[in-house]
Amino acid sequence: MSIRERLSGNEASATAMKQINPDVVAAFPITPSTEIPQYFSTFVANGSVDTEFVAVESEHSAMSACIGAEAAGSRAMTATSANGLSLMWEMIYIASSLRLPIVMSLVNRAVSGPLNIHNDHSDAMGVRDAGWIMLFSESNQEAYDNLLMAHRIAEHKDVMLPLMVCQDGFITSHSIENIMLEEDAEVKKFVGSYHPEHYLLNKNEPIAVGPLDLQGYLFEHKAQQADAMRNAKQVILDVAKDFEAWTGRKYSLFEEYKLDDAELAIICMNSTAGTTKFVVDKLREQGIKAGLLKIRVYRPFPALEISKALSHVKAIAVLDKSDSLNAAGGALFTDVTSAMYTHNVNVPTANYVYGIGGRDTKADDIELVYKDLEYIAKTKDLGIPYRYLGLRRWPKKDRPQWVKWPKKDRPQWDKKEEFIMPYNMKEVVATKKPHFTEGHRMCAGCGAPVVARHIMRALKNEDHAVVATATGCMEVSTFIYPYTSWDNSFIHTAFECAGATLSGVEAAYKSLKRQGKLPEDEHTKFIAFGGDGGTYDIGLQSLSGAMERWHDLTYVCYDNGAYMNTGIQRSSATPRFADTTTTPAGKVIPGKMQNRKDLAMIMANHHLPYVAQTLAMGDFKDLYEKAEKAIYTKGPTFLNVLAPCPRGWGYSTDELMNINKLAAQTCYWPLYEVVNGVYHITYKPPKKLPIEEFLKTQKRFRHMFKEGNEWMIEEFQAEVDRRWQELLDLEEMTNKTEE
Ligand SMILES: Cc1ncc(C[n+]2csc(CCOP(=O)(O)OP(=O)(O)O)c2C)c(N)n1
Ligand code: SF4
Ligand SMILES: [Mg+2]
Repeated sequence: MSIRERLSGNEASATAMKQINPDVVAAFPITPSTEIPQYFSTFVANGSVDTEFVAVESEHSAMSACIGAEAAGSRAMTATSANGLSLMWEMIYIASSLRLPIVMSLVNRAVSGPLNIHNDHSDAMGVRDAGWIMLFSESNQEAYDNLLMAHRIAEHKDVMLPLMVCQDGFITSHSIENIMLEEDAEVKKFVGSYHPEHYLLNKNEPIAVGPLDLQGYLFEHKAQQADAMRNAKQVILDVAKDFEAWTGRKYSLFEEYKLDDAELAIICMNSTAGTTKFVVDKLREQGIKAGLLKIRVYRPFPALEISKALSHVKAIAVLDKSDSLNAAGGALFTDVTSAMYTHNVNVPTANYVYGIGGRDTKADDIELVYKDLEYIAKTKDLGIPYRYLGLRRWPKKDRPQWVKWPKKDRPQWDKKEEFIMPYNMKEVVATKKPHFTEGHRMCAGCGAPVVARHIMRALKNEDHAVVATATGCMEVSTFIYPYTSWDNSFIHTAFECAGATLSGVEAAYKSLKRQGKLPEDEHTKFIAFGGDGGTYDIGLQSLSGAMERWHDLTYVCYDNGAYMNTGIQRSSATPRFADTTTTPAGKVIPGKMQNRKDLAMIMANHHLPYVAQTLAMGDFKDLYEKAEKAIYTKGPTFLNVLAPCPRGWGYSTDELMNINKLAAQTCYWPLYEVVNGVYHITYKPPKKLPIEEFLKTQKRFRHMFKEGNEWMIEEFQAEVDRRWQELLDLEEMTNKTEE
């Protein structure tokens, strides 16, 4: 029997995943799909699923791990959005070419850039020809139902293709709606178990996966993928029939809403169909014959069926929530019109690109489209078919200013002032520009702005800097169009590539300087800021490459020990046992189970001229002086800076400095520098405090103090001691070698 519930789209998808109980889930957080792996982590932590959850360090790895798991013979699932899908792109094609029926929940969001977290369909449209079956969902119910049907379709022997279930970011993913859930046992029965014919873990029949496939075969293999996609159409219909018999809910390739006698038709996907139905009803009351064709199955594209369903109407509008930026129209429009052309259906069809970057599309907007269609039907005058709905066009003189400090407001300082290594920090604060202005939107009590400001103060007054950031709290809170908190030049591209982006800027500087295209007496410094996620995890390759190529830049990691911007998911910098939203302290698993990565050591092993670990403590001298050395040491330098986060760590905002101090005094966060391979510990606590002193200040460790969990504190302490001793040894050893 169905169970009536109220769930958001993400909860509904996570619930479907729980009921499907896949063998492996590999995912990486990204708004607005993040909640799916978060909810799922709770199921894992509490033992409600048998799944092995792999909290990977990037989406490329999420899809790679799903490919590995599925090829091994297990059922693998993931969830992502926008830039996450973009980063998966290479693996998306590989998954389908290997004929692996992975199932993904795609919560649609605009692909950068510029950065935006809201809904449009540019992510899905970007992979429309990658060989994945694509199902779209108007509501939370449809997102849930589509997932329940997904494995049956993808794993069918005539199909064997990956499948993505799309829904609109925030609009359905975060809206709570009534939903009918099916019982766990019934879902299990309907989905069935997975028995692949060939798989890596079958030792009786070893197989080879992923060959070099040259001119002799690749064409045929691609044609086989296309055949499988064609086969999927019937399988989708058959599974839908079974689903209807079980739940009473009916699905097809698309839904026709009051279309059979319609004269004016809109075609769209996902949640806009709901708004359109409302408008259709309203217009019908006025005697206007409006109708809707809502695409459910976008790949395989039901070209013939759509053409037939539209052959009787007088005018059509295709709504594209993604722009193809001057192709013949948006992706859905070109699919629909070429399908109609091929099948001899000649109806005037206009394209409306709408809702880009989450721009709200209201019933009034949809009504306008039907009004246009009325005119087109009457006059046969299509006008310019490629149009925009809800777009503001500014007259040139009123266009907003490009983000640039107007010259007159640019901070002034004495250009002649000599930089002296300061020992009175108050003077530094009073006289040196922070370059990181007030008005940023980071939370009160956040460690990151303090860090950024003091690092930027280390820049000589006469020097200019180009600052780069990885996506993360610092970036999204300091550069929200049309405002910026940075008074130097600034660049942000994406989450995973601050190191590579800044190395490009530095390479250009070198080149232009060499050619005499930049003034000889002006100096530019290059400083990147990345959170621990953007540095330890997804951006590690980019950072490592920039350092190894010896770009003259400073990379600062502000380490708050989790992906804070997307809602406190674990990173490889998260300390052991910490409670995060992807490592919740549950009944079975008590928080994050692995120790944190030691990135400062990893960077030291790149044999850089300067690497340091620091934090904002006391008069911030340690932080300031290390920043000054890092910025003014020639070559690649790296700073690892602790930056506590009240939201993620669970402390009151006035505790920030105390927590920093305790991190150093307990040796949880040792302060040291490595200069050309020689280690110097810059702060040795007179009395090393027990780790409890640090742990008890933060809610993320609260469960460690419960009776019976003493072992956690002991093991935590042992790891801190081990690392501290290793550092003491390194200091002794490298200084001896020096002598
Ligand atoms: C390729 C890609 N995947 C995921 C995201 C979503 N995302 C943006 S910021 C972020 C976490 C940032 O964490 P961290 O680097 O530690 O910085 P913090 O927010 O903690 O300051 C994530 C997961 C993205 N923008 N791009
Ligand atoms: S969530 Fe944490 S890291 Fe992000 S701005 Fe707020 S306090 Fe800082
Ligand atoms: Mg972080």
